[in-house]
Amino acid sequence: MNKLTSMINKKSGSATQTPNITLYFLQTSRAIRTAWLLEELGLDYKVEYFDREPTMDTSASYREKSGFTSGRSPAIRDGNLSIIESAAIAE
Ligand SMILES: N[C@@H](CCC(=O)N[C@@H](CS)C(=O)NCC(=O)O)C(=O)O
Repeated sequence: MNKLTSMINKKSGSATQTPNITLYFLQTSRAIRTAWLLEELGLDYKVEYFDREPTMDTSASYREKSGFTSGRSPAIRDGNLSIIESAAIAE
């Protein structure tokens, strides 16, 4: 687990309660906007952190786990609902 994931997970609430929201945090992307929003709203969430490829492309792992084959970021999952785009997530 990297420092950012550890820092955000530490702030994300009780260890006994599993958050329903997952932020798929792509390195060097606007995912920080969504992390900021979730923090401001005080919502419980967990973070899965993904490095980019050396070419700066998104990894196959990010596309697979986020559920968005386009590789776009930010992406979250809330239960069965998966959303991309900062504005759509905020709404
Ligand atoms: N308007 C979108 C822009 C999102 C956007 O441009 N995301 C970039 C990363 S910051 C992206 O997904 N790039 C695809 C890639 O890097 O392969 C938003 O604010 O969510």
